[in-house]
Order: sequence, then C-alpha cells, then structure tokens
Amino acid sequence: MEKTLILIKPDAIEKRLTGVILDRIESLGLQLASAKVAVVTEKLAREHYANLAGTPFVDNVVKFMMGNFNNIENRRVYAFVYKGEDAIAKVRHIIGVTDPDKADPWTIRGQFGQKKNGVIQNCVHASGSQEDAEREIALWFKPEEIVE
Ligand code: FUP
Repeated sequence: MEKTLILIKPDAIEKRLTGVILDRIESLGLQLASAKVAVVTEKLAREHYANLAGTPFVDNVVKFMMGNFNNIENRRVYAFVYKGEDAIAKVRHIIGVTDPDKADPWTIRGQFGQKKNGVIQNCVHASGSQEDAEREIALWFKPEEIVE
C-alpha cells in the first residue's frame, strides 16, 4: 500500500475548487488516511520545496504557498494523505504535469491551473515518488495523525 501527500494550494482554495479536486481523487478508489488545514510558514514552504532551492522562481513559489498572491483567509493549504495501490502514480496521472499550459486539458492542472504573478499556480500538489511521499508526509503530519 502506497501513501501520497496531496496539498490543495491557495489558488484552488480561492477558487473554491476543494470539492471538485477531492471528488476526482475520491474516484480513484484510494483511502483517506489523514486530513488537515495546515498553516504554511516560510520554513515549511521552503522545506517542502527543497528541490527548488537555487531556482529563480523558488521565492515566488514560497510566497504563493503562503497565500500571498491569493485572496484567502490566513496562510493555509489543505493537506491530505491518501493510501492505496499505486496511489502516487494514480494521483499524478489525474493532476497532470507541472505547467498548466502543457497539462492535458482534462487534468486538474490543465483545467484549472494558470501562470500568474511570476509563478505557476496549479491548484494541487501530489508526491512524485515514494521517497518524496515519505519525506513530505513526515513534514506535514505527525505519525500519530495517520490512520493505518
Ligand atoms: P511538481 O512535482 O509537478 O509540483 O513540480 P516541481 O516540484 O518541479 O515544482 C513545484 C512547483 O513550483 C510547481 F507546482 C509550480 C512551481 N514552478 C514554477 O512556478 N515555475 C517553474 O518553472 C517550475 C515550477
């Protein structure tokens, strides 16, 4: 059984897309193992996107994840752990590739993502590999918050 971390990002919260995104993820038949409204500090955002350190866009990605470019209450994202067979690949398939202009139009990012304020606002994050999933889940959740 694989676990994957899913984040509903500030652009999706602003656009009230949480239900739409969860509906699509639910249709994959995975099991929800944890959920929370998470306050995004700069430290958390930088740790989550440690792979982007040194890129010209990392500062804007961090600001975006902290809600600075969207009209939302406080700094928040919605965080979920889903588990199931091939959970990582299944979720990545339906969210689409990073750049909304290149994502298939039927995917979440292809349908709802955009480039704005010098940053890709693509509505949702989902872990890209087992290694990433383990690291990311440990960053956003305490072990006792995950239902096994
Ligand atoms: P992904 O795994 O698809 O979320 O992609 P990355 O980890 O490569 O990128 C993380 C986030 O950085 C993306 F969701 C959007 C943002 N980004 C940009 O804003 N510009 C870029 O050129 C690449 C990524």
